This record gives sequence, C-alpha cells and structure tokens, in this order.
Amino acid sequence: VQMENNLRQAIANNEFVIEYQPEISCETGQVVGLEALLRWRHPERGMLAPDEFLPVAESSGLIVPIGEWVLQQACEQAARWRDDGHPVCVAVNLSNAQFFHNDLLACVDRALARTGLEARYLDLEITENVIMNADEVTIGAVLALAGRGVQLTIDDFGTGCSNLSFLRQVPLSKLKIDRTLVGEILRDLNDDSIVPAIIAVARGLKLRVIAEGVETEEQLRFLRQHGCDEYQGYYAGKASVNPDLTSPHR
Ligand code: G
Ligand code: G
Ligand code: MN
Ligand code: NA
Repeated sequence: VQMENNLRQAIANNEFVIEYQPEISCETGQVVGLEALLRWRHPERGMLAPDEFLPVAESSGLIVPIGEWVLQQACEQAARWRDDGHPVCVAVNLSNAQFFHNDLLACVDRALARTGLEARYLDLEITENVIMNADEVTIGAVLALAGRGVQLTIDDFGTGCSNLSFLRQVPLSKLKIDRTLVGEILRDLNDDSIVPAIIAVARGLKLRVIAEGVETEEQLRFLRQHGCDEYQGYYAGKASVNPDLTSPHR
C-alpha cells in the first residue's frame, strides 16, 4: 500500500527515469534502435529496477498512466534524435495490463501527435504470453496498432510457448530472442540448435530478428553466422540516460 501511494506520486514528482539501450545492426555495426528501460529514482531507496515496482504498478492499474508517460517521453526523445540527424527507432515495452486496457491505441496516437514522431520510429514490444493467449480481441488490438504504422516486436521470444499461428495473422516487424537462450550459445557444444531454429522461423515469416543479452564476441560471431539481423546487450553497451548513437560497434 505504501509502495502504491508512492508510485502514485512518482510521476508528479518526476521520479521516473528512462535509460536507453542500443540495438545494433549485425551488418553495419550502427545503432538502429534504442530500447527504453524504465527506472524509478526512489527518494529513500535509490534507483529501482522495473522488477521492484512493475508488479505493483500492474496489479494497481498504475501501469496505465506510467506507461503513457514512458510512451510520451520515448517518442519525444526519438523526435529529438531524428532532429539531430539520427533517425532511430525507439522500442517501448508494453505490459499485459496496458495491452488489455482499452485506451492503448488512443495513448499511442496521443504520444505520436504531441511529439510529431512518425509512427515507423516507434517500436512496441509485446511479450510472448500476450501472444500465447491471443484471442480475436487481442488480434484486433494488435492489428489496430499495426494499422497506425508502428513497428511491433515480440519480446522474450523462445521462453514461452508461442502461438505460431498468431505470428502469421498479424503484421509483426521483429522477434527478440530472449537473453536466456542467447546466454546458452556455445555452452553446450552438443546442442546449439535453438537460436538458429528461431532465426529460421523469423526468416520464414519474413520478420527481422534481434538477439538480446549479447555479452561476448563469440556469441555475436555465432549470431552473425546464423543470419541474425540485430543484437543488443552489454557487449555493445548498457542502458544509459544519454546513449551514444554515433560510435560504430562490431
Ligand atoms: O531494465 P531491466 O533490464 O531491468 O528491465 C527488466 C524488465 O522490465 C524488462 O523485461 C522490461 O521488459 C521491463 N520493462 C522495462 N521498462 C519497462 C516499461 O517502461 N514498461 C513495461 N511495461 N516494462 C518495462
Ligand atoms: O526483456 P527485457 O525487456 O526485460 O530486457 C531488458 C533487460 O535486460 C534489462 O533489465 C537490462 O538491464 C537487461 N540486460 C540488457 N543487456 C543485458 C546483457 O547483456 N546481459 C544481461 N544479463 N542482462 C541484460
Ligand atoms: Mn524488452
Ligand atoms: Na526481453
């Protein structure tokens, strides 16, 4: 209850901070996108990661106004980057509660209209379990978002049990391979088939594929050899409030 009251005040008190983690093209080494990752600069407890407050934000419904704030900030930042000559996509995570709230489409429209950001520079990350349980209402909501011209990415792909037929029914842009699978690359020399299999699924569906949690040169080499399009992770850089968009990566 204390946490919930504090969360209520946090937007008004300007206590939320967004850090941006670069997404890198495997082909060019350039930053092609940035994932917005929310932090809470708590007055007593210091900087909190999302797993320390998102569960309460979701169960209390506060994720809706917080999520709108994130969308607005991320679109503003992407518009600034574009104006500075760096047209990159900004990726915003959507939790299930936001997804099923009927205001989501209006929220996205408001953020784009207020900031003047073109829809193609906004990438919405949807978790695999939204997809797993997708019914007609969900598919309708995803189709409406796609109709606005935003990019849609399935986050944490490969951890749940994706509804593969859903992947064909909606115009997605990208699959993001979960970092637990990336972390297993080259660990078990007898079985490195999962990540290449996911890349093949993405290829078959004509989706781009990004690997998250890339920490080593060997993981990156493996991903490149198997045709992964983009990567993200400590190897390229941690999330930061002021990321460098210009230095090329490997
Ligand atoms: O930043 P970190 O890697 O600790 O993030 C942990 C999780 O919190 C990630 O899985 C991410 O999807 C989620 N997350 C981060 N920022 C946001 C946000 O703005 N909204 C929602 N719904 N989830 C977020
Ligand atoms: O899936 P989600 O949207 O939660 O992913 C973002 C999370 O992953 C953030 O909490 C971020 O801090 C974390 N993260 C980003 N890069 C790496 C990495 O290379 N290794 C590990 N272990 N975690 C990472
Ligand atoms: Mn994510
Ligand atoms: Na993820």
